[in-house]
Amino acid sequence: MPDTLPLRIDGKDVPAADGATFAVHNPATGDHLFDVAHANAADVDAAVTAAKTAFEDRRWQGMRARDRARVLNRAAAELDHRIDEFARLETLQIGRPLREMRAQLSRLPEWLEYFGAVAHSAEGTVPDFGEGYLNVVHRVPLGVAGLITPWNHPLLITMKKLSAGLAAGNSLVIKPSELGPAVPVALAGLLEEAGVPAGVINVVTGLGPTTGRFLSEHPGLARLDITGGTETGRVVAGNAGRSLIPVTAELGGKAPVIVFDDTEIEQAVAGAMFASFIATGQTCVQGARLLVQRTVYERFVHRFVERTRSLRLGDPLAARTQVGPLVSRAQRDKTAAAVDRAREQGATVLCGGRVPEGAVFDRGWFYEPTVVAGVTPDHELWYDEVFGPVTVVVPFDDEADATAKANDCPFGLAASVWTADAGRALRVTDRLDIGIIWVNDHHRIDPSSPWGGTKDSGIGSENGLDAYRAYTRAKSVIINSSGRPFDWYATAEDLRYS
Ligand code: TXE
Repeated sequence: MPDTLPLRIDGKDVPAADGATFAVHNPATGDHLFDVAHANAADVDAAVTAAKTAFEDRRWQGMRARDRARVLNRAAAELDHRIDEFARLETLQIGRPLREMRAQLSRLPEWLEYFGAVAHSAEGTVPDFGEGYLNVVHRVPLGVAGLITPWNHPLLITMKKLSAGLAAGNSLVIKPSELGPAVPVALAGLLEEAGVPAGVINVVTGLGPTTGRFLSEHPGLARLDITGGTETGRVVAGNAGRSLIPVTAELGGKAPVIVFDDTEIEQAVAGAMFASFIATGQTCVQGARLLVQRTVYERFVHRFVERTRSLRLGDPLAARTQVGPLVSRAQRDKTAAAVDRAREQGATVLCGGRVPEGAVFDRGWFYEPTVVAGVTPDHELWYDEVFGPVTVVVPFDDEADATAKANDCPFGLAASVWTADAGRALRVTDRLDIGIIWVNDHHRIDPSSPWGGTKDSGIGSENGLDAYRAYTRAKSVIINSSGRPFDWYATAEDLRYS
């Protein structure tokens, strides 16, 4: 790891043109980890130009899909060897417990394998254009895609976007989060070693309002793919819209966890804890609203609070730690402010709701896992995304009440439904205006399974065939195979334009 992490432009490690850098700190200890090049407008322009040149000379899009797939499979095998190294680096930067980071990263080679297979098996279509014509519709890559990624899963989210975009033959400019840039930069090097030609993947590190903005405003892009907060998504989509650039945006969430009284309580509690507290609650699909049927509400809440109190906070590198710090002071303060505001508005904090005490917590951005009751639609905590280890518990009466409460939210990213009744599960999932719904589970993800939300949760989806298709466009070639002579102006009558 160099003292200053460079930009990656046209296959070379380079500093920012003006030499600017910013620092990355360990959120568990406050220690300075390393400095990172801060790309300015000229650097972003150089990256887009390199990507455009690589696209136009067809060094990657011109390869047969099976050969691109072979390169992605080689990269998957190499990534597999480096999981421990990357997991440790992610934990140092974002504070997520090492046991969680290892579990997450060990799945990532699957994305390269899946999208390689999709590219290899993708086919065009031949619509029925009519007698005397052959219409061949190819799916072709778009050009240069800009990827803007967040800190909460730095490598997973980069991988989701990168694997689809690369497999389809695009060139990329990646702007990773300023809080967790190291692994996306290392990934670009790994892919080049596996055979992705120089210039196809470029990485510009920097802050959102500078580097991120320059990228989202760049007219050389053919597509923008962002994961971040909803307000950032609106700004970035607006910038892209001015250049008529299509956008995929995976934004905020406030996932309901709906527990019916036919569920075994211990399993429902374990599922709700998994939903609410992994990644210290910093995931867009976090179980932030536990909707529990009134008949089992008291029992559920008692057990949920008891188990939440027993979670082990601490050093994220330690094997026994279950909950790490928040990623930054800003994120910790935002979490504390949301809980304080709920208290002021009359809600009851059942556990947590404070910064933990003790030497291990003194220098990091820790906050206790928190359960809040008595939250109503009049409270900000009902609607606002906290992005921290905070969840609310709310009773409901029946299926109609549960779905109404679940849908009463500006976000529509994810939900889970816990019930032993298959018919009920189907009725409830039908009525939820939500993009990803688990039944008797939460958080599960697969490269083949679409991932995206409704309403303020964004536009389009990652993963699966839809994501691959969104990195391509139709090119329609219409061939007149009739052999009939044709002269539009020679015939005065019986013109038929079809
Ligand atoms: O994310 P940002 P932040 C939510 C969550 C969190 C809030 C703020 O609620 O509390 O967003 O987090 C880049 N033009 N999520 O500030 O700002 C930025 O540099 C172009 C939900 O960390 O949205 C980073 O690379 N780019 C979420 C990326 O956008 C800009 C994940 C995301 O940063 C930009 C993260 C600009 N003007 C936060 N401003 C999820 N859905 O998982 C920022 N960026």
